[in-house]
Amino acid sequence: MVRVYIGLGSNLANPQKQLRSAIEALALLPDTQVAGVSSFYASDSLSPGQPRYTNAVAALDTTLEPIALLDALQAIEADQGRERKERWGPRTLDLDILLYADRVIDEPRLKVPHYHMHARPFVLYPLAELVPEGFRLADQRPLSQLLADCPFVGLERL
Ligand code: ROI
Repeated sequence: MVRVYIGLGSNLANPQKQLRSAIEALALLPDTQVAGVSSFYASDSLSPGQPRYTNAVAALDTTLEPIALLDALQAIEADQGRERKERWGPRTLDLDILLYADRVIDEPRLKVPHYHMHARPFVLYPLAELVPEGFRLADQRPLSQLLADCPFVGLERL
């Protein structure tokens, strides 16, 4: 079993409900347990002109390999009506593998630690609720340092 952190986001079709359904779907994955779920946070979209997002982070314990897990997450996104039209467009559900144990993965379909997580308060603050004291990312950056460099601005804890 390895510990994996998943970022969840939604800005369409009742985002809180989308996140709750996604967490139920994660709990049903084979060889996987949901070890924790953060609070939900609302924030404005980083791309202007979209509805506000609701974000959270879930901790999973799983034996699924990274690409198998990615396939499973994309199946959950598709189930919940995700349509991939524009790259940064609004979405019913976005599931990202943020961290996979302490592995650094650089494959065409999957980069871990997730490329954009280091400066995004809507990822870092929910993640911080779930990790132990002194936690470092797979690339050795201390989460405490990332948080210090990423103020809790524009985030609303729901
Ligand atoms: N903005 C917020 N607040 N939360 C997200 O999950 C999110 N996801 C995205 C873009 C459009 C970059 N903006 C976001 O993909």
